[in-house]
Parts: sequence; C-alpha cells; structure tokens
Amino acid sequence: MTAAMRFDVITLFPDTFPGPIGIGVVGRALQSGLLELEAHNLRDYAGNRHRQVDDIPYGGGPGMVLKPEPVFSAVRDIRGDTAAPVVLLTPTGRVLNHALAEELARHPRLLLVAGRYEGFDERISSIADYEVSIGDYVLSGGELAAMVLIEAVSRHVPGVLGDEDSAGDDSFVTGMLEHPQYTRPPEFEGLKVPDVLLSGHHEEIRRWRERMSLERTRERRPELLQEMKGETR
Ligand code: 6GU
Repeated sequence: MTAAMRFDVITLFPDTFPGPIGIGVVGRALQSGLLELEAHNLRDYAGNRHRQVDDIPYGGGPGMVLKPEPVFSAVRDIRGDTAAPVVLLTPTGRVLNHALAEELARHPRLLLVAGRYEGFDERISSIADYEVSIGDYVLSGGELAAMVLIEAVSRHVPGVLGDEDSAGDDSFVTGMLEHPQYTRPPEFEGLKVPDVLLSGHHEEIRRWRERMSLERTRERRPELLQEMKGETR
C-alpha cells in the first residue's frame, strides 16, 4: 500500500517522534500504512567536523541561530525530485487553524522543519513554502508544534478518521465551537442533563445544539463569528 500522506520531519531530536501521535487515530493510520512519518536527524546534515548546526547571531544578542547549510542540505536530500512543500515551524509563522490544516492535507507529502535555539537564519525562509506557528506563546523547539500540526492535518486525510470519529460536526468545521455533549447518568451530584437531549425529538435536539454552538462561540470566541462573516463577503 502506498501511503495517502507522508510526513518527513527534520529535527535535532528525531527520537521524540512519533511520541504521542504514535497512539490513537494517527497511530492507527501510521500502523496501517495510510500515513507515513519519518524523523531525520538534522545533525547528520552538518557537513563540518564538529557537526555544528547552530552559531552565534550576527549583530550580537543572546542564544544561537540555526545555520542555513544543514537545513538546505537536509531538505534537498530528503525531498529529492518530489514537489513536497517545506513547512517551517516557527512562532513567527502563520497561526495554524482549521482552514490551514485542511489546505496542508491536500498535499501527499510535507517536509517539516522543527527548529531549536533562538531561531532560524532568515535565509532558511527562502526554501519554505509555509511558515507555521501553533499559537501565540513560545516553545523551546518546533518538535511539539510539528506533532500538533501532523495530528491536525492527518484528521483531514480520507480514511484516517473511522466512522466512530466523524469529523463533520467537530468544532471549527462549522466555523463555530462544538455544542456541549452529555452522557449517562441523567443527573450527577445535582447536575442535570438538559431535558431536550432526553426528549427523543431529533429536530429540537438539532436546533438546541445549533443554538448552543452559537451562544458558546459568541461568549468564548466572538472573533470566529467575524471570520465567518468575512468568508461570505
Ligand atoms: Cl511552531 N515553534 C516554537 N518554537 N514555538 C512556538 C511555535 C513553533 N508555535 C507556537 N510557539
């Protein structure tokens, strides 16, 4: 079987993969061969004797900067003559969301570059097709960000989600947060399940869920509703 989608990650810590994405939905898809994931050690592409991949910043300042040569050489070697887009994981990138995850999932192969240190030499941007951040906070390296991206993207690859996991009404698919969910018991420590959910009236349940989605989104993430308007404009 040839995989529906392949991820190659260039990292200084290849042993951290697959980590938490080796279990669950993505783990199963990796096992079945529907997805492929390979982590490559950036240090193997450091040509110099000391296998140095970082250096001090021009102009001074704290920390170290990832050198361009090892990254260029790794990307060229791993990509070969395929058209796989290069995705740089960096806190200065475009913030990952549902739409971007969906877009990335349309490629059969992605090359992810997970950095460490204070950042990448800016010239590395010239081989990147995407620069992606996973949110407005700083991580010490791109590995966790790469795992988050792989999981979010994989859910959009046909066959990765079983029938059990249906993606259709997940939060963000509709542009809104998902409605609240309940399971048994109908009352727990005085906290009750809304009557409508026990009523068996499918149309009323559907309307209740729609209304709860909207209310919750308005309260917690009003900017999502603005984005929705923007898309239909
Ligand atoms: Cl992609 N990398 C790092 N180092 N920090 C981040 C991030 C990425 N996204 C959010 N914070």
